[in-house]
Amino acid sequence: MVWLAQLLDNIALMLGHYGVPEEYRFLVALGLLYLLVVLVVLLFILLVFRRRRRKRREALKREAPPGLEPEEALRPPVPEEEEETPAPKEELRAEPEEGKAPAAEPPAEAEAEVEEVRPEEVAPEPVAEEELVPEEAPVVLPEEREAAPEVEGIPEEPRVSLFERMRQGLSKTQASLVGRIDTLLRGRKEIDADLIEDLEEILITADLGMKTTQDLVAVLEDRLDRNELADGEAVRSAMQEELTRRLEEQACGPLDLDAAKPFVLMVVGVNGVGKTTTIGKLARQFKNEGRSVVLGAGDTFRAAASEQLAIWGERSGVEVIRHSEGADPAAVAFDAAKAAVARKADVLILDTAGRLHTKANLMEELKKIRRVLDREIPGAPHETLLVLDATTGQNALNQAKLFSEAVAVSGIALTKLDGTAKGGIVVAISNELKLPVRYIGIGEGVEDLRPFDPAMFAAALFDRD
Ligand SMILES: Nc1nc2c(ncn2[C@@H]2O[C@H](COP(=O)(O)OP(=O)(O)O)[C@@H](O)[C@H]2O)c(=O)[nH]1
Ligand SMILES: [Mg+2]
Repeated sequence: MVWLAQLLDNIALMLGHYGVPEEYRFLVALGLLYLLVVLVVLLFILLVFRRRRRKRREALKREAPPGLEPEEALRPPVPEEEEETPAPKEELRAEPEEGKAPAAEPPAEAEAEVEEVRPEEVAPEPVAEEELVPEEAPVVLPEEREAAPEVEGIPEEPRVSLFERMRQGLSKTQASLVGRIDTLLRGRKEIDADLIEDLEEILITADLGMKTTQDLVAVLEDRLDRNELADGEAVRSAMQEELTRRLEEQACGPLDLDAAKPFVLMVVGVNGVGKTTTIGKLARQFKNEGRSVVLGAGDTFRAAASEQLAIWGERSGVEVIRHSEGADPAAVAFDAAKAAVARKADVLILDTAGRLHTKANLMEELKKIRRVLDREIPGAPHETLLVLDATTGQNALNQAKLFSEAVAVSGIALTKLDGTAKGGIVVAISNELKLPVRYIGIGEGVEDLRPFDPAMFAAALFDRD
């Protein structure tokens, strides 16, 4: 109490200096002190409120990623989210807040900053995200925004990740083909015949095959003669252009599953190339598109093969027609075709064996299956998809020739591109076999089996980050 009286005295004394009459000094001093106390209390309340709000936001942010109730969970933070992104800034500044009154100002500044910066950074985000991944947008949003301060191209994030996945899947081929081309071109002032010769070697090593390599070299030499290859950059883009063109020549887009009902897809290929896995992934994708699917476990040569298919079927909620080990695969094809018709299925996918005692046996068996399918569903199989393993390089070409002679292969699924530097085989298949690459496998995940897009494929190899 003594210090309060002293404080009042001091204030009164100060007021005296400003010419306040003596009889009013005490009253004015009391009034000023009262105002000061009110101000301190208000500041304290403000600080407590801000801290609680920040805690609540952090809790919401932690809950948001599972995205169980995106609308509910994200709604409250939306206006706050705009302040939330620079959370690091805010947090850094918020600490000293507890100390003294002046610290109360920086957060206000931070808010002002946020309000200035956020609208530009945030506004385009939802639009682009909704376009690309409409369902996931609300879930992704908080994470995206956390990353916002340093990344400029956020609107492209979902697209980039799809493309980026492709790039990652093709990284070994990228290094062995484009990486080496870049090293060769680096620092070269002049493009000459020697350089084209070095290029030839790179193309062969990356498994583009002799014929395709010679084709490409001839085109490059031609362009060099016409002075169209002034520098390394011109060589690089000529390569990308020529590879894309060759891939596009054979490309024929995704399967037209509406062309028949049931659309029958027969999958052939040697053991271990990824037939069953590819069928499992396709079944899941077709199912996700809303189509009804029936699978036929035509690889009766090994019990494990039909079990593997059954597991895929179970996971995707797709019916699998199986017989016991050693049963006649044509009988499986017959039953599967009957089941697909009876269930009014949209798609029937038939797995087949990849190894028999002799090649001739295998090919005869495949022909027999085709006949049975055609008898049960006229026109079937509508697609005979040959699965090739990219890691086998040129050997894949031989397999393709062998199968094409026996069954009318209509498309290729090239698997395991993620595990090989020999991805150039895609170009060889298109260019030499004149068969369309329908799908490529760039990993073990369901979505890693992709419809083949030549331009995207070439871009994934040639794009610089
Ligand atoms: N990394 C990778 N592995 C794959 C791909 N496709 C298939 N596989 C793997 O290849 C192996 C053999 O596949 P499988 O479907 O049993 O071959 P099948 O004998 O032709 O039926 C399995 O371990 C698959 O997971 C792919 O695109 N990338
Ligand atoms: Mg199999």
